[in-house]
Amino acid sequence: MSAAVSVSLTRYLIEEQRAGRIDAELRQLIAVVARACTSISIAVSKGALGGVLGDAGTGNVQGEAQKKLDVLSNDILLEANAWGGHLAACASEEMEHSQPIPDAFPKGGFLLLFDPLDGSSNIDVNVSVGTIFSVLRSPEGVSQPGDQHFLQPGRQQVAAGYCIYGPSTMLVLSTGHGTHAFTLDREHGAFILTQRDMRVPEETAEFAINMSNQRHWEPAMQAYVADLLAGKDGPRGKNFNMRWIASMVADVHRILTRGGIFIYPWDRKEPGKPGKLRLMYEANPMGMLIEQAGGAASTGREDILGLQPDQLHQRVPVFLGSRNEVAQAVAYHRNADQAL
Ligand code: P6P
Repeated sequence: MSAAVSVSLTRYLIEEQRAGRIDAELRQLIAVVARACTSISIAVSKGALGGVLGDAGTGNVQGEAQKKLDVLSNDILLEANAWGGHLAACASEEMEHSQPIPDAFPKGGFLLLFDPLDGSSNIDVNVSVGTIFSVLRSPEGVSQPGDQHFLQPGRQQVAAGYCIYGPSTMLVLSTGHGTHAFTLDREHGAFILTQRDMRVPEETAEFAINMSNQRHWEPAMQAYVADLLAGKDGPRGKNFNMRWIASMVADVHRILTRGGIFIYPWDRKEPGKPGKLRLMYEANPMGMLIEQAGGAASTGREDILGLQPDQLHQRVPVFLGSRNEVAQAVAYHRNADQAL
C-alpha cells in the first residue's frame, strides 16, 4: 500500500490558489508569515542557550513588560513581511501605531496584524507560546493606510492563523474554507498538512478560565461558572473538567483539537477595560479559526466577529469554543440583562 503523499503548506496554498479560493498575493503573504514563524520557532526552541530569555527591559504599547523574545519575534515578522511586497501596512501588539510599507518597496493589497509572541510570560518556564496573525484587505485607493483602515470587523478577515511553539511547532490556518493544521518538519524546514478540516465538538465538559479572578466577575459570570463547578449535582447535570495554560494559543489549540470553552471575561480588576484580550490580533483571528471549525466566539453578549472596532488595541471579553457551551454562557448573561 503506497504511503500517503504528504502535502506541504506550499502545495496546499498552490492548490487553494488553483481552486480560486485565494489569490497569488495572499498565498505569498501566508508563505512569508510561515517562514517568519519558522525563524521564531528556532529562536524559542534554543531557550537559555539562545541568550534571549528574560525581560527586554522595555514595555509594549499597553505598558506590559516585553520579553527579549517578544521584541525579536516582532522584528522577525516586520522584516519578513513588510518588504515582501504583499502588504500595504502592518500593526502589532508591540507597536503604538500601524506601520506603512515604505515607498521604496512594492505595495501589496493586505493589512497584517499580529501578536508576535502571545503568552510570552510562559517562555521563562518553558510552556508553549505562539504567534497569532490576522489578514485584512487594504481599502481600495488608499496609498498609505493608517490605523483607521485596520478597524474592520473580524468577519472581513481574509485569513487568520497562529503558530504554536510547543513539543511540536504547528501552524493552524484558515482562509475562510475550514481550519487546517500543519506541523513543522524541522529536518526539511517545511510545514506539512497533518489535520485538514479541524472540527470543534458542539458539546464539551471542559472549560478554561483563570479562576483567581472569580471574585471580580459580574454576577452572571459567577453564576455560570458556579453551575459548571456544581457538576452533575447542579443544574448542568454533568461534571466539568478545567484547564488553564495562560497561553491563549495553547488553550485554543486544545479546544480546536478536543473541544472546550475558553473564557476571559470582563472583571473589576481594571473596570475601565472591557477585558484583557485584544480584539484585532487575538479575539478576531482566534474567532475566525474557531468559527471555521464549527465553534462559536462571543463577548458573552454578541458575536466577536461582528464587532465594529474603534481602536487598534482595544480589548474585549472572550468566550469561544464548543458552540453549545458558548450559547449556554451567553444565555446566563442575556437572562441577567433581561432581569435588570
Ligand atoms: P492571565 C497571555 O498574557 C494572555 O494574553 C493570553 O495568552 C492568555 O490567555 C492570558 O493572557 C492569560 O491571562 O491573567 O491568566 O495571566
